[in-house]
Amino acid sequence: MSNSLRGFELREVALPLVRPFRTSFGEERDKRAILVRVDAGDVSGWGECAASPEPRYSEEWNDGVWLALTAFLLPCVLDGGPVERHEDVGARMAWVRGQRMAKAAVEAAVLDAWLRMRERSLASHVGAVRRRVPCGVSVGIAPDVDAMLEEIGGYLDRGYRRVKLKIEPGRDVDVVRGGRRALAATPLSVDGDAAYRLEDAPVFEALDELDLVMIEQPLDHEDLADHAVLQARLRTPICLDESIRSAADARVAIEVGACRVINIKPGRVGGAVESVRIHDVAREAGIPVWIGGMLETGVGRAVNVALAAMPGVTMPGDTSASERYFHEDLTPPFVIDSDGHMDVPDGPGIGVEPLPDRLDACTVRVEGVTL
Ligand code: OSB
Ligand code: MG
Repeated sequence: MSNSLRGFELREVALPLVRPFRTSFGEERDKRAILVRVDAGDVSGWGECAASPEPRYSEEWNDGVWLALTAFLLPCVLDGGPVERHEDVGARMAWVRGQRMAKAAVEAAVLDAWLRMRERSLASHVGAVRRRVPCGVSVGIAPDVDAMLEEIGGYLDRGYRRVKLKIEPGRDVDVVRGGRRALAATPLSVDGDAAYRLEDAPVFEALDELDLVMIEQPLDHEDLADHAVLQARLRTPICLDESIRSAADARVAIEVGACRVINIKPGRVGGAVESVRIHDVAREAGIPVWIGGMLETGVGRAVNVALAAMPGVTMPGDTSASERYFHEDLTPPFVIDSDGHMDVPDGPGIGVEPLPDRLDACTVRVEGVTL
């Protein structure tokens, strides 16, 4: 057994989505993601980057990630020699400011390899307390209310335990009212994707009457102060997504009252290790967390589902089944049971690997990085 890193391979993959995913910041028809493979000793590890082709959700985007990885992150990780402690990876990349999605993909790949060498699952590594997790589903902005209701109906038949509707200015209160009626007892939330301003408070006061489990990221990602003002006016908990990039951000947001729930996405915060820190900060403060998603393939989904098994994750996440996104995933598909739960992978590392033929069929570019 050896912890020495032999090299990395980057791949960009393209997978058609079963339906376009539209939010206030744009529409995706294909999932395009960068995968990182590390070869270490006699195992390989895989990580998926959460970035998209354009820097709309955050500052990062695929071509920028590719460059950050090849120019800075991968060379300095390789340069550091054998990985004795998995924390070494984060430490080697710490001098690079930001680039959290890129770093998260490297950390995931190295952690996967490191855990495979030790025959340990990521779930047990992050302190998982459950073998299956309840799943929610995030519904993109539909062309019209009938299309939305039809889509939601399909998810209810599948057993999803919470539905999240994307909203945007001008397409919110009425649509959500329609969704609320259709859902009956299933918990409902909305996600504003940072598209509103405090002047739009009347929209949220109207939504406050609709018995939502939370309102996700209504205001600008930089604006914790206004989130605190809005939260004070609402009974419905505000959940922050884009605004929380680190455990330090989570502490401030909780202290100023900017949110009562946090959506943790490992890509957004720089990896699984920082995700655990945010989980711990929130748990200490009595703030529920759940695991979000970025339409990941099975490689990234495996990390999300492992994190969803942590004890402080007390709400269903956006960890939906592979078929909700793709006709065919890169890995064997993640499925949900009739009661809306998904099994947490318990094999070594992230517990899944891309299927070689499927991976080759989806790959649009490849680059190797060695010392
Ligand atoms: O705001 O949570 C979000 C997808 C892309 C960018 C931002 C978000 C989302 C989702 C999808 O809501 C969640 C999923 O992976 O199913
Ligand atoms: Mg969101």
